[in-house]
Amino acid sequence: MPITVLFAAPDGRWAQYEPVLREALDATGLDYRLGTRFAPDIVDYIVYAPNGPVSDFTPFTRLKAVLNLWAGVEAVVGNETLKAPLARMVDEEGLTAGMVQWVTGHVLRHHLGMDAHIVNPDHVWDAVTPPLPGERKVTILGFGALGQACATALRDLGFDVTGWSRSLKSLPGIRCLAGEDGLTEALTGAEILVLLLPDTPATENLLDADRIALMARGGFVINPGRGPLIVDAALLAALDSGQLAHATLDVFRVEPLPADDPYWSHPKVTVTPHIAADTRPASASRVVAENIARAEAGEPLLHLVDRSAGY
Ligand code: NDP
Ligand code: OXD
Repeated sequence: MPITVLFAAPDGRWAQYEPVLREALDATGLDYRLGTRFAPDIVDYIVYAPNGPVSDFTPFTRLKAVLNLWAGVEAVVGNETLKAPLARMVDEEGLTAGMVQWVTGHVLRHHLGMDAHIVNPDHVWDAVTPPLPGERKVTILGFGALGQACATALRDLGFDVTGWSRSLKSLPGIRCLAGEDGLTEALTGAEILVLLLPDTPATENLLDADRIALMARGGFVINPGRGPLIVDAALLAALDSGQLAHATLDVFRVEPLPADDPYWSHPKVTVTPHIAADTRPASASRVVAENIARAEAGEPLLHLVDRSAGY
């Protein structure tokens, strides 16, 4: 009897995913049916995007697991109709590689002061040498799959990197901190702050005025994590007062960012439209297929979400 895999993501995605998902599932040797429509009571696995067609899992009576195509799970983790295990996307080859590029690029932009040379209408010949990376304190809040990968790349470029998480980590050449005291230490004197935390009740509004005040004056905030991590009014006030020099924001409380949002027009804010790290169909399909094969073999799922912690 074949297993049934339902692909439940927004319409345009099926054409991108079908060939690569079939290729990845074929490689597992499993006997399977894959499609976008099945009677719910025959579905074994759902390859899932929270902005797709499924929000009520009740009719999926024999569901073995939901494989989320996104790294972030805030839109599904609290869904009480979902009783089956939930795995999220961790894909070193695709999503993680994209995030490392995006974060490194924006850190280097601010570290090197590139803007002053890219837009220089008065042709200022200002020979200010940027500091060496070892003289630049970069702090990453959220030291999981993405935070650690970004930290490693920045460390390898020579930056003075600190990573903060809920449970203490250990990574060579990186100052690792955890807990409330660790957060204060991680923020104190930080010049470039990267947010790679998930959106949970415990992380909402984490970057408030008091915590921004701990950073070095003239610092930079880079947020590819989630919009609710930041108290927006506090961030704007810190930009206006000069406590922060710039914020580069990829994620927002409301997406797309409304046309009248002050972030769009603020001279010290760069808005990118949630593109820091998209899920890449081919490599993500291999992650999904591997997880289905593991479940069928009775092995624990990879990248399992802790529903009580919310990520
Ligand atoms: P992980 O689950 O691997 O890492 C999350 C990290 O945050 C962990 O280190 C975890 O600590 C830490 N954390 C969670 N809650 C707390 C807390 N209350 N206090 C301190 N630390 C906490 O997730 P990923 O690295 O894969 O992804 C991180 C986030 O990036 C996603 O949730 C998503 O919101 C965002 N994202 C954004 C994308 C974009 O394009 N903009 C693309 C992909 C992801 P611990 O290690 O102890 O568990
Ligand atoms: C994700 C995202 O969570 O794209 O994967 O933000």
